[in-house]
Amino acid sequence: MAKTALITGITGQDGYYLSRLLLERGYSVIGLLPPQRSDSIAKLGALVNEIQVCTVELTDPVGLLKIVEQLQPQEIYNLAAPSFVPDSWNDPLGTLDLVTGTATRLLAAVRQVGIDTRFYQASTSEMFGQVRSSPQDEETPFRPMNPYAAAKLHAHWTMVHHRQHYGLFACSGILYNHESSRRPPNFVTRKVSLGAAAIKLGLRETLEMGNLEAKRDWGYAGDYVEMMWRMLQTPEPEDYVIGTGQLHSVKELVTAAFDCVGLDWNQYVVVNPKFLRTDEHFQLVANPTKANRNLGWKPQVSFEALIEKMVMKDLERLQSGKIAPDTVG
Ligand code: NAP
Ligand code: G4F
Repeated sequence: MAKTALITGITGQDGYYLSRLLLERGYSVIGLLPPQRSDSIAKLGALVNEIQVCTVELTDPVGLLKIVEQLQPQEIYNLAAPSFVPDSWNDPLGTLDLVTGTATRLLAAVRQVGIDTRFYQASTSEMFGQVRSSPQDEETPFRPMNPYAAAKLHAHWTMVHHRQHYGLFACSGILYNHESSRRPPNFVTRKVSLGAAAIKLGLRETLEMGNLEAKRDWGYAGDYVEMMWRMLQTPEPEDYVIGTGQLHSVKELVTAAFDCVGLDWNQYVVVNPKFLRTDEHFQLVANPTKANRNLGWKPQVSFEALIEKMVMKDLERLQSGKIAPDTVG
């Protein structure tokens, strides 16, 4: 019989790639969608016809309990989050409520129903925050530096408690930045791919950026959802750091994107202090040795190939009028 997987945050970037992967592997995929977000389902495109949707508030413990009781899923992937870090300063409590609350309510539901559901929590490298050593691995201490990271860390520990205290099969992927042409345009890679494409087509004149010296460990989202799935197929639940182990600066990103369209970025990119972050002095880069050894982690898409894919997709979208050139965040 087909396995059933529940996904929160199914309408996000990772939700799309994970649904696609699970469907390919014969799963019955069910998205938990808050009623006020029903329009977001359109982001899944043709996949909508292959998944099911349960409309439920992620803040509703009874609603979630009923769904888990009724569907008895083999796997739950908890991906929902307001994931753009600067936003969390404007709504720290809302961020905590959604991120920690959803994990807590879902884990409690699994425990109460008493089934062998395997649970994946979407943790983040942001939990490492003010690091004192690089690269980071599963033993690196957490020092979160923003409300989003603190909320994610609380959710992470709640998951650990359910694993240790109640014996649930629950684990976290501590994921570094992963991107695709499905990234919303306020995140830096997509902002740059869309900006370079729009400038190439003469639809924009400049691209306003924040810190060009900031560095990130960027990979391709499609590679990372494969690791989410593999984490739930192991004999014992364990947490894993997933990243490429390679740092690139925003300047390198901009250079790569403008190179793809044959332009010199220096002529178009301007720094606008509005996009600078005051609290970014630490370099987050993964040591994915454990994932490499236990999960066979090997990223398939290089940084350059990823940026090229994103720029080409945005050129195509702009040329076909599918998006407006001023969508840049
Ligand atoms: P994403 O594209 O921003 O998707 C987030 C999902 O959460 C969307 O389905 C969104 O719904 C939903 N959501 C946002 N706010 C919500 C709210 N208040 N109530 C209910 N649902 C809400 O994020 P992603 O890149 O796919 O990331 C998936 C998960 O991994 C997130 O938890 C993120 O924090 C974490 N993560 C991501 C990265 C990365 O680099 N991508 C790295 C580490 C960890 P709408 O579609 O309606 O907005
Ligand atoms: O793309 P970003 O906004 O992603 P950020 O803040 O690293 O967070 C993403 O990755 C985390 C995992 O490490 C996730 F947990 C989180 O949910 C999210 O998916 O910014 C990347 C870097 C930053 O250093 C930022 O300061 O790009 C720098 N940057 C420079 N100019 C900019 C800009 N970022 C944005 N968004 N816009 C700019 O103009």
